[in-house]
Amino acid sequence: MSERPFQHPTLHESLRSAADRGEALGDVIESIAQACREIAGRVRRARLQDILGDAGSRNVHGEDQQKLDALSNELLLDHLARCPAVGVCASEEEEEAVVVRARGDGGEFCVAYDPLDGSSNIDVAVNVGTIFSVLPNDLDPASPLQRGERQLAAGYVVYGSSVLMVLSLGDGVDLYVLDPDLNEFVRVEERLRMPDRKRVYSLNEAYRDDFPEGYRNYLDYAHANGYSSRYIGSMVGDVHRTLLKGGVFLYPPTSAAPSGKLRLLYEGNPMSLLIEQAGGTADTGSGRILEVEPGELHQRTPVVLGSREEVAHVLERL
Ligand code: AHM
Ligand code: MG
Repeated sequence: MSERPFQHPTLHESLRSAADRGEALGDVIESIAQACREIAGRVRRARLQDILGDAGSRNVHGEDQQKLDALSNELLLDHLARCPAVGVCASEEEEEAVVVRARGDGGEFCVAYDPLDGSSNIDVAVNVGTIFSVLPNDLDPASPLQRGERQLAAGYVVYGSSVLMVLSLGDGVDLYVLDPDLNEFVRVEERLRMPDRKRVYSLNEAYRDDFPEGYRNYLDYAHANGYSSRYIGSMVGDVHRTLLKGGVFLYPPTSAAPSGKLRLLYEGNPMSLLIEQAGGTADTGSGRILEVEPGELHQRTPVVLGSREEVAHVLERL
């Protein structure tokens, strides 16, 4: 057992010291963290426990579900449903939002999540992650269809060479690492600030000919100006690198997917809150992602997010 360095408070301790933002919100984050610890264990052992590969089913988007997608979804729903402050759960893997508790019974929050983002990368041991967004449950009827600027908290967990959680309660962004000896997330950095510039773009360039002209012009600009390209194909990994090192991450519209691929409620919005809270910009190409009024649960949005100056170079060409 390692001794916990004094300067690294656990997630529990740091949530309690931020209790002015509500103890119940802290309980929701701790439920998510518990589910993510279990998901991390399953991801690590997937090959050994024969839980790699297709589940033989398709999700609401018509995509092949991986066994780990289904398992991660169950773990999150299970933990969140047992948290007394959770009212509504909305998952990438579920067609409809699930009401687990009425507001009158204490269900103060809606939680939207992508249980295992980038799951097509699991078989090759590339980073995958969980993305989550917490909203007030104050609409009648109860609904997570709210603008991202109403989020009370957002974060993601990366299952990579180490397991990390990046979390915002709406006032700054903190970085936690899962200490494998303690099996606890401990805070290793507070109030992350992302660089304002970095000559790196991150997008699937194979779709270039299908992007609107402005994006193609941006790529010409980047090529002419000594940019590097970095693309994992796992949003959590690509956004995490962008947050720490700077650059711009894009998933533009294509002719086949006119709103891009990424989903607003559990991919675009939580990542946008984190990026903005770290001093960056997150845009659809025609406005702030956090101001989009959602019309449906699995709505997609184009995404341009990252360092302030790098995003500006994209937007000025659209
Ligand atoms: P998923 O939620 O089904 O895993 O899909 C989302 C993933 C993102 O992690 C990633 O940014 C994107 O799909 C990659 O898409 P593409 O293969 O079209 O580049
Ligand atoms: Mg996803």
